[in-house]
Parts: sequence; C-alpha cells; structure tokens
Amino acid sequence: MQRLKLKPMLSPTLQRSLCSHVPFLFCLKINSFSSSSSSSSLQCSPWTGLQTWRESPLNENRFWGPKGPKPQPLQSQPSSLNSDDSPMVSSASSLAELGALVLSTSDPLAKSKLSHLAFSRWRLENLPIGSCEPPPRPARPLKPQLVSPKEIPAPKNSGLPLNAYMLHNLAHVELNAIDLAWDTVVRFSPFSETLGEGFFADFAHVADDESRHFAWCSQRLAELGFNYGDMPAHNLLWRECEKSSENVAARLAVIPLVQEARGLDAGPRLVQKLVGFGDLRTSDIVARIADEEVAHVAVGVHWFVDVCQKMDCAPSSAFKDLLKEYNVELRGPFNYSARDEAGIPRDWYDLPTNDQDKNKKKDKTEKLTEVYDRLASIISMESENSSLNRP
Ligand SMILES: *[C@@H]1O[C@H](CO)[C@@H](O)[C@H](O)[C@H]1NC(C)=O
Ligand SMILES: CC(=O)N[C@H]1CO[C@H](CO)[C@@H](O)[C@@H]1O
Repeated sequence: MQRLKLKPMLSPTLQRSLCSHVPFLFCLKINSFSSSSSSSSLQCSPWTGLQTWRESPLNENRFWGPKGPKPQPLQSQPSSLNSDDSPMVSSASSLAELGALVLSTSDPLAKSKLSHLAFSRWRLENLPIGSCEPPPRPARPLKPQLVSPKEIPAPKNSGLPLNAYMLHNLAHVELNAIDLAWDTVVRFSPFSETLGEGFFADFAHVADDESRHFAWCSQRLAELGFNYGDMPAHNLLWRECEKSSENVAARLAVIPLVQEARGLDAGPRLVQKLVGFGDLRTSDIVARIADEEVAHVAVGVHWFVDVCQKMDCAPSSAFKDLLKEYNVELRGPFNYSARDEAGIPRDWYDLPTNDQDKNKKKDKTEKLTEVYDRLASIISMESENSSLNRP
C-alpha cells in the first residue's frame, strides 16, 4: 500500500497570511490541526482511475440504449431546452458564468443539458475559470413538491411501483448533485488562484457526470410511465450544501466525503433491490451510476488532502473536526471495499470500537440526523419488502 507522507507546504507565517486574505477558506481552528500535523500521514492509495477519468474525452453517452449508454438519438432529443438557452451559453465567457447559468435554470432536463453544454464549451474553447456570484439557491421546477423527509410517502403510499419510486429518489439525488457541483465551482471561483484550476476542472466534470446520470434516470422514469416530479422529494441535500458555503474544506468534507461516500454504501444495495424486483434495465442504470460515483468521492479525497496540505493540517483530524463543527454525523454500515477503492482512508470515518458501541446505543434513542435523513428515503426503501410493492 502506498504511503503518502504529508509535508507541510506553507510556513506558519504564510499560513496566517493566507488565512487573513482568504478567511473563509481556512476558517477553522488551524492551531488544533497543526498540533497533530507533525505526526500526520495518510495511509491510503488514491483511486487508480483518477487520472484516466480526468483525461477522458467528453462523454456524449447521455441516452440509455438497449445495451447501455449511447449518444442521444436525434429523434428523441429533449425539447425542453428551447433555442433561447443556447445563445446564453455561447455568450458566457467563463466557467463560473456558465455554472451560474446552470444553477439559474429551473427545468430539470434543461439544467441537465445546459450542464453538459457548459462543460463542453469550457473544455473545447479553453475558457478561463472567471469569477461569478452564484444564485442564493439553485432554480428548481414547481414539481416535485419539496417536503420534510418525514412527509415523503412510503413506497406503498407513493402511487409509484417500487422500481419507479427508487428511480425517482435517485433522480432527485442526481439533480441535486448537478447543482451541488456547480455551486462549488461558482461559489469558490474568486479563489481560483489559491485552489488551482484543477479544482474547478474536476468539479465541472463531476457536474457533467451527474447531468448524464439525471438524463438516464429521467429517460427510464419516462419508459416506466412516470416523470420526475410525480412524487414529493426533500430539500436536505441543498441544505447541507448551504451550510458549508463559507468554507471550502467543509464543503469537501460534507458533500463528496460524506454524502457521495454514503452513495457507495447504499448503491449496491439499491441495485440488489431492483434485481429482486425484476427490473434489470433500471438495475443496470443504477449500477453504472454507482460505479461512476467512485470518481466523485476520489475527487473529494484529492482536494480535501490538497486543501489540508495548504493549511498544514492532518486530513484525518481536520475531517473529524469539520464534521463536529458542522454537526454532521457519520453513518454506517460502511462498504469498506468501495470506500477503499475510492481512496478514503479508514481512519477518517471509522471510529474505534468503543465509539461505535456508543453510537449504536445513540442510534436507538436519538433522532435521525440531517445527513442520515437525506438518505432516509433510500434506507426506508431498503427495509421495505419489495414483494409487497409489486404492481
Ligand atoms: C460494496 O461495493 C462493491 C462495489 O464497489 C460491491 O461490489 C459490493 O457488493 C458492495 N458490498 C455490499 C455489502 O454492499
Ligand atoms: C415476503 C418477504 O420477503 N418477507 C420478508 C419481509 O421482511 C422481513 C424482515 O424485515 C422478513 O422476515 C420477511 O421474510
């Protein structure tokens, strides 16, 4: 196993000056990190596919054909992107402006398509990162109605068969993920000199992947006779994003390293449920999506370590301190092999046995936390007997 030793990159003086110039980047108690950084080392192998993913050509396989992903057939191009949108994309002159445009688009399919156009334009035309203010919250369609997690109907009361119910949930996660990634690009664009262009390239690429995933989910929902918006959804993913909008390290910890990593745990079980239900086409789509999410967790690990290096702090303790400060609780059961593959060191999230026992006791008595709540719908699907929900 490769052993990466973290070397302090910045002197304490430089670090302090960085802190005063870019306060929100490093607003945590740097001293508590530095005290542990001398002994810090990161025991993990980064995801082996990261470089290949970064160098991969634009992915045009936004349609799910009879045998898997393929380019959109001309006759079934979504009509929701009206011709007025494209001039806006072509007049934007930076990645940040393009991202803000995606965030301000409410129609889900248009958002998905614009997201791909934005990433493509940036890649092909070598546009600058630029700098732009993101909208306070991303534009969303009137439907689905956004409700609290407790008000999300159980599958049997949702009016959707279990496969469509699961797919609707996933579509909602993917639509949120498009906005989460673009918000990260746009919100932190004023700090591109500090963060480096690679940061923005990676998160715009993540947004492009998520937009393709949403397109597959939406297409499959339509094949099953449903639409995104046919049942209520919750707004928790965006709330986590909002909470961490002042601090790039927190954003990385909360979104790719907690939320998306949770997808690595839940994804394979979702696939099994769909296979059990007998919908192999949907299970293939979900399996492919779950597979592609590894890249996004790996990107999170990479940039979290990078930011910690700039702060001269130990990623493991920084990660734990951030979760504490932002009141985010880690939930198992973890899929260790998937997390290992994505390159998340176990000592970031795996608590010693004593703590785990304590947590198990807490689990029974305490209310679900927000991060858990956002996955509560997926978890509740897992505990439902799928046979009861067959149409
Ligand atoms: C863990 O994830 C891998 C994919 O990385 C999957 O093959 C495996 O079945 C998962 N294990 C469980 C228990 O879900
Ligand atoms: C029909 C069926 O699969 N029933 C299962 C429902 O789930 C309980 C446990 O939650 C099992 O014991 C049943 O066998």
